[in-house]
Amino acid sequence: MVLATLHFVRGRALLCAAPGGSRSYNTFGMVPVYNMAKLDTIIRGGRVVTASDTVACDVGIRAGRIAALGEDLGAANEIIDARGRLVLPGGIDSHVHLSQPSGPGIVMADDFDTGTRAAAFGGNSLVMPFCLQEKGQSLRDALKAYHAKAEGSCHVDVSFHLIISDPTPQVLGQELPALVRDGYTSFKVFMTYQDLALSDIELLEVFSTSRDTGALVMVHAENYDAIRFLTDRLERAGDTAPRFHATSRPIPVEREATHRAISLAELIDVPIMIVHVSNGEAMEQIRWAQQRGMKVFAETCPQYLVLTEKDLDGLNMEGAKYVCSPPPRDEASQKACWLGLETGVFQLFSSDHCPFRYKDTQGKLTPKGRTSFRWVPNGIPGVETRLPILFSEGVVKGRISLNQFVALSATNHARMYGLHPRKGTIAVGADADIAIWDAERQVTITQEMLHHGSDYTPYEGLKVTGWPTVTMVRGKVVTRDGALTESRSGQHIARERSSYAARSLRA
Ligand code: DUC
Ligand code: ZN
Ligand code: ZN
Repeated sequence: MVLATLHFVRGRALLCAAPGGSRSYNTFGMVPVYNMAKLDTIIRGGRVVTASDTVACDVGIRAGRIAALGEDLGAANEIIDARGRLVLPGGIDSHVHLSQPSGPGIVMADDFDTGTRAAAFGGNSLVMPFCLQEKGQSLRDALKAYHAKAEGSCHVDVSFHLIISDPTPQVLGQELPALVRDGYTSFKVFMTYQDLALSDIELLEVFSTSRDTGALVMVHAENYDAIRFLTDRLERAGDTAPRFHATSRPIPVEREATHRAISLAELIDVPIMIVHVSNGEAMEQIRWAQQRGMKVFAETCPQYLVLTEKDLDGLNMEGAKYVCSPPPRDEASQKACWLGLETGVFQLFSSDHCPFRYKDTQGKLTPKGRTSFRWVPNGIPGVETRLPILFSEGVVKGRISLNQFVALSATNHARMYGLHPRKGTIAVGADADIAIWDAERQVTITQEMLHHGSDYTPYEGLKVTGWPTVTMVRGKVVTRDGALTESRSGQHIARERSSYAARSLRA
């Protein structure tokens, strides 16, 4: 009997047939597959979880890809014992900031080396940092400089988004379309921050380019003028401590901008991604749009699930450790964000890792930051703790299923940003990007155990259950039991256009 099956991955059909070879099964455990060549690695005895299935089977890896799923896969150069463990797609964190220019005198705490190292220890196989276009800069120049920083430094794979701060006709008409064709298929725009905020007409121009090119626009939705107004008023009243950062950008500031971004996207008829949603009122705008049939996608982050505005109350400058935008809110907002994850309003759970050192005059304790929260660098570290927090608070506490965990932490990111089916799942033909998890391990998060470049974690003391023990990138074990085992073999991955963001056929 000839047993063979075709797998279509990356548009190529993979014929896996080899009478007399080991027997295995495709992703769904249904079709037997035979294969002759020796495998490089077998992950044996684990429970394999994808966004849709949970199957007890072994994973065979050859030449950096998953070659077989099944039992009795035969011999391999290396056997990884995964008995009692979960075998998951390596996490994809589609929202991280590494080596990003952060204003005069401010230096981000992670470069590609430390940031991707922390990502690997946190169970991630790929992260997506932002290449920032500074005002007046060409996107090509910004990318060239950013690639130079990443080259030879990455422990996991990376794939860049662009930040558009200067949407000139040249940038939108010439540069962006060419870059989308080159695999930079997503870009972020800001509705706040000096030197970054785009006006409504500029947003419309960017959205229009996104519609023309099929790229996905990510939107930071906060109302810049409202924040400036509130900040000026707070400063005049002498309310300059870090906790007033949250007062200066309350929920209506985010809700209004979210609604405006959705309305502008509706005018252009283009899908958008609202990033780092922090509360139920902004989420309601998104759900409203989704229920009207719009392709409005959304992301939330750990800080909106386990931190609150009260964390900014620390003595002296301690609150600066929690300054990020949008700010953490209250318990009702946390509940709303959980509901968004549970019910599919949010497709993505990302870290928004944006690390600064605390005890550092180039970080949170910049001299100007002591004069007002206005100058405290915005952002907190989180790439290493994102997955354990979602696993523990989500799966272990029964809020989401294991399959939802995989979707929210890996598969949806790959689909949303044009990396699927190469990345984000466990399937024959996909890259062997895998994280093995000890679902029972109890860990108290502390700064000492982490590998990022920051000197603190906002999650200090948080107890979690479940931790990744092995992270693999394209078949290479990068971290194992708390040790780095492979050095800097991460690559930049060019992407297809998002399948989620395909243009509607309307009009
Ligand atoms: N927006 C982000 O996406 N990250 C950090 C700071 C910010 O405002
Ligand atoms: Zn942002
Ligand atoms: Zn961010």
